[in-house]
Amino acid sequence: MTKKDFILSLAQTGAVKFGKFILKSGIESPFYIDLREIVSQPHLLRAAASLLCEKVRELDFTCISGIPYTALPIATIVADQLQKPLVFMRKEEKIYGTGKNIIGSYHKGDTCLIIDDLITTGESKIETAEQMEREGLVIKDFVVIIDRSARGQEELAAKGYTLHSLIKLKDIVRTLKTTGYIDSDMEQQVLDFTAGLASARVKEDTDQEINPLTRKLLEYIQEKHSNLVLSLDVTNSRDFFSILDKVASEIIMLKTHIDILTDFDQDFIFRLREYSVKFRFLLFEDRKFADIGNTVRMQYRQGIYNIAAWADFVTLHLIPGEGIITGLFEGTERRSSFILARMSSEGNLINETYSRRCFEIASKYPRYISGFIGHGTSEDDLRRFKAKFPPGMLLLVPGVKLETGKDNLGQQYMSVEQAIRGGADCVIVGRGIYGTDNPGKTASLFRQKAWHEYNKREQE
Ligand code: S5P
Repeated sequence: MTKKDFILSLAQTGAVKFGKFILKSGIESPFYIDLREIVSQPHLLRAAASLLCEKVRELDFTCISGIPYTALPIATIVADQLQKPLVFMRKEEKIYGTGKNIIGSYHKGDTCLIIDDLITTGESKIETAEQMEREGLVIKDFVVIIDRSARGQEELAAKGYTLHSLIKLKDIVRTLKTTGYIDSDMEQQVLDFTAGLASARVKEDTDQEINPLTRKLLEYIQEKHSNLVLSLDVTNSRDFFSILDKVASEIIMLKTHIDILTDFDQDFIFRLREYSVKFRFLLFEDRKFADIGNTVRMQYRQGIYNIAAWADFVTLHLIPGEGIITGLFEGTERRSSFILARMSSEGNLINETYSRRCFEIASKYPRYISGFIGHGTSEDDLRRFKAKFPPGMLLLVPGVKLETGKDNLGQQYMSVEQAIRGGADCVIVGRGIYGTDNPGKTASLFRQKAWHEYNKREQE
């Protein structure tokens, strides 16, 4: 099948449509492309594979991969026609951090060609390439059936990858216009729309409800020139306040695990509050609630710790579903939380789907949620994670030290620079400060390094 016939068939089967379509982003588009349909049309599937084979024959690769789902059957046919091994990444089960995520066999250092049906932005392709590189493959080239992106090729090139495409959006409109399938008005609308997207910047949502505690935290950051959250995980109040004395002026928030104290009493909370008012920092109880609404409500508002009475922020897991949010916060005043959307510990079970669901749910409760706890395998990985946040949400990164590394119980550390460059609004540091000989001086060093990077980032 020729490229022209292939384009016409795409329009005839409805894989490419023209009219008015509301995209996921809320924007109205004059066209819509969905190539999923071709997997059920043997002649189109074969045509796509043959055209791809011609395109990639001269490239240098030892194995082939298709990004699930649509590109996977296509890549299978290409691999068969070219007699190359097929490997592919698990879809949606990509366990962040570690794990064997590739199905099929290969040798470390093999070059893999990645096939996908579409490219909209370069971002998800880069993410896939980096994940495969972490598993030992070398990625040089991508090939897609349709390039509808404004800048995908450049974005990939900036990271050292080459994008090849069978068809560009303008080829589609030109072919369909010359064959009378669409008129010149529609052709122009599509071209204008893509040109507009290329230059458009994401519009700030000004009507957005701003969480008062988020605002307070941002004020403290500016006032104290600090992005530092101290995680003061010591087990007696004498050590606790002796360290706090030395670091209180450096931090904008103090994170506690109140239940590890061996000598907790109400006086402890009284003193804690005094410090927080005097030194202007917020109180953050890292309780990691993870039960049904009715139970977390009691854990939060009752019991000897009575967390709701003093903690500005708490942490929670969304494993139980949305009920945990209303259970905790309905009826409370000026309380907020951070959701664990990723963890720093090695081999944790959080995957991309889970993180994405956290973002979706959190976007419905801006009154009760200030942002997410997250971590990354690199600065770029963290940046891409943060790019998916709903507007106005902050990123706090634990597992931070002056240098990268690990402890012997699976904790993984990013450096303070990596965390802030990757988008952290605050870094959470525990042993990196309280475990040193001079916590005051170390806290000051962390604060200065983080603040320096934060300013550089915000000015870019
Ligand atoms: O993924 C996470 C989430 C959290 S809140 N990884 C973490 O380490 N934390 C917390 O941050 C953890 O419970 C501890 O209190 C702190 C990190 O301590 P550090 O001594 O390793 O810096």
